[in-house]
Amino acid sequence: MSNRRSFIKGGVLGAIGATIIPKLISTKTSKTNPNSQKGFPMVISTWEHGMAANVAAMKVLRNGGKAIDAVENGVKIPEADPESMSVGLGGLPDREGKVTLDACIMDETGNCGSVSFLQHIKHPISVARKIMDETPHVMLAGEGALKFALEKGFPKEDLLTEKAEKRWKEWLKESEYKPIINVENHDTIGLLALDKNGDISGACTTSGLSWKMHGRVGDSPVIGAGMFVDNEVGGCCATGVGEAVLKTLGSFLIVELMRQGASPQEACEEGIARIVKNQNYKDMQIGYLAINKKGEHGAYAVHPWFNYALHQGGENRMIDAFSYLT
Ligand code: SD4
Repeated sequence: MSNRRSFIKGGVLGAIGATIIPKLISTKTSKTNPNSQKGFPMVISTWEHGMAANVAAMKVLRNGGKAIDAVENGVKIPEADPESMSVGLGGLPDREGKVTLDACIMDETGNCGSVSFLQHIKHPISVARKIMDETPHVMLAGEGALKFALEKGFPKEDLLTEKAEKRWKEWLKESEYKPIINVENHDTIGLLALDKNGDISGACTTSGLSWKMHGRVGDSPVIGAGMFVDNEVGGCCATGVGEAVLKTLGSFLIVELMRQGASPQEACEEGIARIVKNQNYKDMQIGYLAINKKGEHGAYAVHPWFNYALHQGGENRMIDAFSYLT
């Protein structure tokens, strides 16, 4: 069938006579990404603010640190930057003028932590890390997440900057909710790191879609949707309209496809294909980044304009992702 591609694994699987043939629906699948190299340590992250985040993450890795510490330190940079208007401090608010944050983090052992609908805390990623390290749970939400953060000594802050408040007041005039292709609405940071031991971790943090309903939670704090890591295989993170990612559990899907033999690029393209198949993709942007154990990466989006920062082989640079629509 022309719209199906198969990956037939040799090696151990061949020896035991098993054949894995996932039924892929992507018709555009490219085997590899031309910008992909091998090697680690490496860091990859979404959008322009990924450049500074990568530098902070790579600093940890160069000092021999672990991927989990690198990803947390990396994404804290845009969280603290009021100019990053979709993450942490300065994030655009919901339609009631409240800044509500979602974040998740996952390490090489499969441990993970997450916060959703958290207000007043600038570094939700560090709250997620504490949930991972110090509680028996994976996710805390809303009031409970805030209570936990305050108990752990995180300062309570007003995250709505003057600039974000002005944008919200302008939006209120029409109050039209259209989470469409709008670069400013799509700058969640998802960051994946591979440390010197070849271990992978990931982090994802966002203020979510601007002008969302109060209480809305997107894909970013949901392990397997906004981000997923399996240290045997690789990692993936997502940006864009979270509802589309949630409906397809995109990051988990992409890592599982890599487990079955797909390259990071093939897997990202298939992740987008699953969205395009059933959803009104013309009105929304979604982008995926994925890495495997060798440090190879893939990147794919529905629309053009998704870009990402790759820090590998001594160089940190921005790359434009390929996309389903051109
Ligand atoms: C969300 N996925 O809340 C996030 C938004 C996003 O870049 O990625 N912005 O749906």
